[in-house]
Amino acid sequence: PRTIKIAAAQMGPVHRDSTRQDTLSRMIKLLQSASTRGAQLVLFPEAAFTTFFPRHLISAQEELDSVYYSASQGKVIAKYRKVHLPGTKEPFENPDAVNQLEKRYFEPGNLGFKAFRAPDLVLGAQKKGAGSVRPGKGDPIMGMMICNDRRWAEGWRCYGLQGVEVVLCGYNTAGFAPDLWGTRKPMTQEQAEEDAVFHHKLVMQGNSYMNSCFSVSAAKAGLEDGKYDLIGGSCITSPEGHVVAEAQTKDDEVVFAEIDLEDCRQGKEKTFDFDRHRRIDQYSPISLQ
Ligand code: CDT
Repeated sequence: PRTIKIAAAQMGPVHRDSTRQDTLSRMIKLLQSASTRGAQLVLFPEAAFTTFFPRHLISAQEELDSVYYSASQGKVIAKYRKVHLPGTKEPFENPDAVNQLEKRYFEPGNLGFKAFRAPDLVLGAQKKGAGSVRPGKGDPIMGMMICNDRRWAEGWRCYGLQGVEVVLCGYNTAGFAPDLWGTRKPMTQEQAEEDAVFHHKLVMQGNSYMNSCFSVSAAKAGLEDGKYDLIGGSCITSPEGHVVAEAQTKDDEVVFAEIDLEDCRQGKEKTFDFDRHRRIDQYSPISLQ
């Protein structure tokens, strides 16, 4: 077996006026509690250090600058930038709408979906050279996504083609944002949130299955800024598409699992053996390889 212990550190709300110190203390507590259970890798949500600020039209440069956080200790082994930016550049006309101004504050990520090997997690893993991303006895092959990226099959397949074994995705997903996602039939807030959680799990489970990999997703959840609801649903899914662990609350919570990366082999070597079964000649609108 190639066993690793992994965790999603789901976070309850972080408010616009929460202090960085408070938020960091919560994160450290989550990290410690995951570590007590033996977690070797802990995933935090998108925008973990702040409220989900793209819902606000912020013009004060000082506040905009304050959302940045850069790691100053330790070693960065891989970097990822969110590729798919949802929402709009300008606020919706409806003054009650929940905005998602990511196209205002960010440029789309330009680093692609580059899988990487996470060192020193698997006991006795053979060291493979950089750039060698064949699954097997080596260090785990991982890929990162941020929130909206998880809804796009293309990113998952880019990772799948590199033999990914674990996809990590932090997210902030509104429980109710009809102006953002459109409404063909009226839904209560409760139904809309149920649907949003359903779609979240659907993409994590479906894409894990189709790319024969585990996935870990970590939400920022609950009512932020006293008004804006974010879904929970942080989970760990298996290469067969099953949820193996999931959050029970919409607050700070560690979702933990011990997984065997060898479980990825069944799909990679049988149903989804890409070399044998993919028909790239038929995929020309989306594929160059
Ligand atoms: N943060 C983020 O990317 N949220 C988006 C909202 C899109 S609305 C369907 C998400 O995909 O969850």
